[in-house]
Amino acid sequence: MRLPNILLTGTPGVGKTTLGKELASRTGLKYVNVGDLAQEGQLYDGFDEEYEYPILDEARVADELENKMKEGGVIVDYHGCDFFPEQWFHVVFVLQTDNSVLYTRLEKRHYSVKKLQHNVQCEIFQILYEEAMASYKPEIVHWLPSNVPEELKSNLDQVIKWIEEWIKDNN
Ligand code: DAT
Repeated sequence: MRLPNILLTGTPGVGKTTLGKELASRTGLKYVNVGDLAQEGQLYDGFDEEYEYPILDEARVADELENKMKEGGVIVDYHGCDFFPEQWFHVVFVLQTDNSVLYTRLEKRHYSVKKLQHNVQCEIFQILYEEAMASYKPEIVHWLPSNVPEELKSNLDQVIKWIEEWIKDNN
């Protein structure tokens, strides 16, 4: 059976991991957290001192994922999307969270003030949405509000419905 590949993207803290893991457990699709994958394989290419994060070796990450993506049925979670081959994904969901809600969530991660403000600004300027729209066909890019538990529930319903439709249309 053919299964779709799904990209969940958005600023850190918007809820990609929460949605991705729940989707995987409800649909049986595989969940890949690119941050974790990079950490496990040490797929890094330096460290950004200003915002305190390791810089991804994007080519090695893409190589590592290639075979899995060819098989299909993968949910990928990452706060970036312009370095994945465009043809990998059948749909892209960009999660979005209001600034004040995001600020509180990131405070709990004990980010430095500089890093915290940088991430909230990313969200205000919709950097990830712009990146997704520039990297994929706009018609496959959808945004999902992700502030409160009710929205998590409706996002789950919406994505599961999308997956079911895709499977029906492609098998
Ligand atoms: P990300 O993977 O995008 O960094 P996450 O899944 O770790 O984000 O979520 C960050 C925090 O926000 C975590 O404590 C769970 C919470 N959260 C996620 N989605 C939510 C929602 N729709 N409503 C309320 N809280 C949510």
